Amino acid sequence: ELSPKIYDALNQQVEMEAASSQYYLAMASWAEVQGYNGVAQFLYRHSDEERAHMLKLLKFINERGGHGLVPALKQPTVKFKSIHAIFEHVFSHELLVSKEINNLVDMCLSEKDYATHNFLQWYVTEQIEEERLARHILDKLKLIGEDKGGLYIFDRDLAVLDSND
Ligand code: OFO
Repeated sequence: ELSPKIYDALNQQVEMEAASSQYYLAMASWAEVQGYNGVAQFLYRHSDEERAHMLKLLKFINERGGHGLVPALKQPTVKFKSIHAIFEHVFSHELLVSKEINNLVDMCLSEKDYATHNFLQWYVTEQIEEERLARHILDKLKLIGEDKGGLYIFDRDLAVLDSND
């Protein structure tokens, strides 16, 4: 059984993951329109991953006797200054998500909900990976700076870069 507090917090996390999926989708669409097809592919894939994160939470809530609620979503930012701006945004967003996950884990301990605590370890691991990936991409972009050729190669590389790189 989920306590009302954990139940609400998990549904809030459903909303956060759904919003993340929308953010990435908006970034993907912008990148595609600008001609950065590799970056767009990467971001479309990431948007799908966020949806999977959302679904996993929703199903867990249902399995535990709650009701996973599909949230209403606000329109995310749809226009960006540059590819650099996009990935700065990605990095700070993932830091925020990690913070939320940590808060949830903390709440599970104080509520003595060890089943949810255990379930959330998957997200803890996932966030390590998400932060690492975003940092890795930002480092690359710092090296590239405003170099057009570098950005061209970066775009090409991102088409095949996945979460395990
Ligand atoms: Fe769901 O991990 Fe990114 O936001």
